Amino acid sequence: RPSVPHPPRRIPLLGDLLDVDVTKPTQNAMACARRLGPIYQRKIFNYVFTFVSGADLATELNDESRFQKHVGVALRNLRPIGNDGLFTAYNSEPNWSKAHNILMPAFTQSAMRSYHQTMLDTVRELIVHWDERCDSAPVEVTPDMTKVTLETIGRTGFGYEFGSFDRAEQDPFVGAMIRSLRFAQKASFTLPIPILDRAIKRKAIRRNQADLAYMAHVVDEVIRSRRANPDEHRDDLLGLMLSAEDPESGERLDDENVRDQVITFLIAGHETSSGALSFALYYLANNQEIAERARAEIYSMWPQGTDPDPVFEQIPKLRYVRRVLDETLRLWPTAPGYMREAREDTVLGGRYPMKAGDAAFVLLPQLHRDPVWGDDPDAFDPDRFLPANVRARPGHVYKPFGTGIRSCIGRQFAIHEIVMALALLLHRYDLEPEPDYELDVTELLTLKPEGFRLRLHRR
Ligand code: MNH
Repeated sequence: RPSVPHPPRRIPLLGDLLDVDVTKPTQNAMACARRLGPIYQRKIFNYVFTFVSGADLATELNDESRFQKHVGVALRNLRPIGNDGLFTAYNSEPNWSKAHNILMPAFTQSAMRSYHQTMLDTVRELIVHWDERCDSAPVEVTPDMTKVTLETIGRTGFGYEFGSFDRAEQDPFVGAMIRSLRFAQKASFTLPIPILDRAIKRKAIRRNQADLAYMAHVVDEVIRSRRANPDEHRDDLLGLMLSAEDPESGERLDDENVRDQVITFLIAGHETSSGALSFALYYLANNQEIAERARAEIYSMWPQGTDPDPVFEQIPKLRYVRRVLDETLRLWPTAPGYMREAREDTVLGGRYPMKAGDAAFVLLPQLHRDPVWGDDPDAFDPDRFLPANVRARPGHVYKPFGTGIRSCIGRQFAIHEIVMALALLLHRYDLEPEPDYELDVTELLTLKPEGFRLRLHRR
């Protein structure tokens, strides 16, 4: 059997470590895929990672009868933050199906309808903030998008306001969260001698414990204030978690798990959406004719010069804006991949044997540039998502929200929030990029544009 390709200069003990870029692991893995092809392996100390980015192999990995979600090193390192919360739970953990069953009703179409007004109010707070900066200082796009999405998940999910727009600096929860994510990301690169590793990281470990404690403290406050006013938002995420029973087991979530879920949702519910909004604004600002096509659609719903008052049903009708989002998540899927493990011994692609439990990482930004996407896969073109073009492609080459039963529970939530925000911003502002800015993608488990600023002008 052919062996899986790997980088040519593999050295004893360290393996391929010298090829790795700890600060930009995804972009580094993409460069590696361009050299080594649709499947390759990297070895670091004793860990062997398999990266898959070819359409056929990824399609196989997405087959739920042969493969399932794998909680690999990256997610295991997040366990101190999320424990057995939905995102980091092992498939076999009872709290996964319990929480999944209890929370699904919070992500139905009718639930989205109930979040609409809050999402709208939050975007309007951004607009107040951006109006003040029109024709003057540029805005820092990514931090502002983080304010919108964190505020949105806090308010809709938990009836909790971070007050992101009331202060200039970042919310301390975001600070603690970012440091703890960075700590988790770095934890993937451990020295093979545990005592040495711990000694070097002593200060960071202590800082991390303080950050985790602070996040738990914020969440306990969220839960406490809800318990004091239980009737306020009965059907939001927190309301369901505190009162609903899992129809399968008849059980409720215990207090510790509720806390883990709240932290999970505060992070998973805003990081990726913030990046997606920021990348979309980057592409819109740098492709004026695409922005104009989007505006034509938006102005046909809310004429230029009027103040839009979107109702729920209008948002899914913004088909072109939605295609802008789809295309943005093709080029920069802000959750850059997911892991799959074999359920039984199997052979991938008819050539690569995998034992039960063996895993591979689906490298999304590269899968999203597979030859099935045509000969200019780096070009930003929302028309790739015209229905006829979607039908002409194989079914498993676009997976920004993951796959199968463990795919993203917040997909519709994110789409509604992002499409509405983009529509209101395009309606109101001309987006002027700084002339010398080149897209710089930073990685902290998720992807975001770094240092991206816009000058705004009222239309
Ligand atoms: Mn989300 C799982 C991408 C927005 C809550 N999300 C996933 C996975 C991907 C993903 C990929 C699967 C990971 C895996 O297989 O290991 N999520 C996104 C993207 C966006 C996004 C690209 C926005 C854009 N996610 C959201 C929002 C929420 C959310 C918004 C909450 C409101 N996501 C989750 C949760 C899971 C998840 C919870 C874990 C689901 C499970 O395993 O049951």
